[in-house]
Amino acid sequence: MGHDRSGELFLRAQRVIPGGVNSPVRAFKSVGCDPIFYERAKGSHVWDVDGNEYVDFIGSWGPMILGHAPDVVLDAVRAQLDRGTSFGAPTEIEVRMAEKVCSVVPSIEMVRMVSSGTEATMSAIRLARGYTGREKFIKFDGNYHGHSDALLVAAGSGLVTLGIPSTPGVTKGAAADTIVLPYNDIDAVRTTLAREGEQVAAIIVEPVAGNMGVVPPAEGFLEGLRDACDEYGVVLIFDEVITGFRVALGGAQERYGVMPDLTTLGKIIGGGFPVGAFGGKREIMEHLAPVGPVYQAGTLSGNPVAMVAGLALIEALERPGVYDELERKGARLEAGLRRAVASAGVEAFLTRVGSMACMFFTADEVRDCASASSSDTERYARYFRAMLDEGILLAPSQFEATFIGLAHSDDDIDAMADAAARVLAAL
Ligand code: KE4
Repeated sequence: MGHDRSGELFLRAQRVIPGGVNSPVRAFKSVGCDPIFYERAKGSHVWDVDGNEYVDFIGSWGPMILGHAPDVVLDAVRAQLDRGTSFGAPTEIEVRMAEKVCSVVPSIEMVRMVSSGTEATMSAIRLARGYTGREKFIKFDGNYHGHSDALLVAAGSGLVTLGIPSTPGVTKGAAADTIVLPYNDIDAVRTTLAREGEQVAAIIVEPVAGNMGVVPPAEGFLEGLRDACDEYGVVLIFDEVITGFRVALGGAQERYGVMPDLTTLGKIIGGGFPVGAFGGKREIMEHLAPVGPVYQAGTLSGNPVAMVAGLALIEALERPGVYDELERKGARLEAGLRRAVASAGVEAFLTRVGSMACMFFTADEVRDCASASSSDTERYARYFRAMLDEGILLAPSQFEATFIGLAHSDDDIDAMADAAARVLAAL
């Protein structure tokens, strides 16, 4: 597989874009090779600019749950384009999208559209602070909630991938009210709230962690957060940017039956276009301008092209049997990878929740960022490069997720498992 054209483009890109990429994890820095530049994608496959074809398990980091460029989305977007692409004014399609989100996400009574997951989580924290009048909030080590200053503390995703413990430019003041606790440690939460609960506005959590690899919530963790927040009057925020419409149509809150006060959404909700959203209890949401005093705004929020794309995708996910099929595909991949690990005799810890999965190169059980970080990232890098040569495109980081979509055929899934068996045996 030649990568000459990708190499040329990468050199050009680095002259005019920092690191040659518009988001750090795309640079393949932690997996020891230059990034491939995509030419096109359809369904479960992508083609790079050198004509190499891959089965894609990145899925644009989550949005491509139907596969790339699904016809239902393309048709909806084509129909909208001639009517206009952005108005900065209210439209019916925004109402339909909001009604849909409120109907499928159990705890959401009202929702505000934004243009990224970062905007969604940043706004949700501000709203929780405005609603409670409190300033501190709790996040968890290894959870990534986008790159707003107060949340960019002990974050996962690209920070743990690149070993950036804290980011220059985030001032002490900006991070002063951020309390970081170990994921899945409900005792640490209760101890902290007992000490300073009346100063804590919110707890924000990835209900299934997807940015330190995939780490499911420990038994009772989410329920414990709900109880603790009730006891201390703290706003519970589920960051469902990854898990929303992924682990169930109604997200992790539907799958685990724990209701947050606010939910942030992204990725899938945009159908491949830039969309984020935050929503929840009417009593809280009505503190937002122009009804209430908490300001939040966005030029392209709710733009009609992104709305028709996202709505078309969500409606496709409402069809009967979709999540049973995603579970079947996820289980098939997990079984194949477990066979590959066993036959190769390598140490690995596998996790999966529905159609998001991860293989950690460690013998330890992974339940938080510290245990995830015990993984052999050098070995993962070799695995990634060898799988790329086999035509399998995985997340270019041990600390991201493998995403399975409806477009992945059994052949695609078996091809990944078979390639893994060969590659792991030779690692
Ligand atoms: P965006 O601002 O990237 O749309 O969303 C931020 C965000 C918020 N919350 C969660 C749980 C997230 O996973 C993300 C973004 N995820 C990363 C990868 N895990 C996006 C990929 C990237 O940074 O390029």
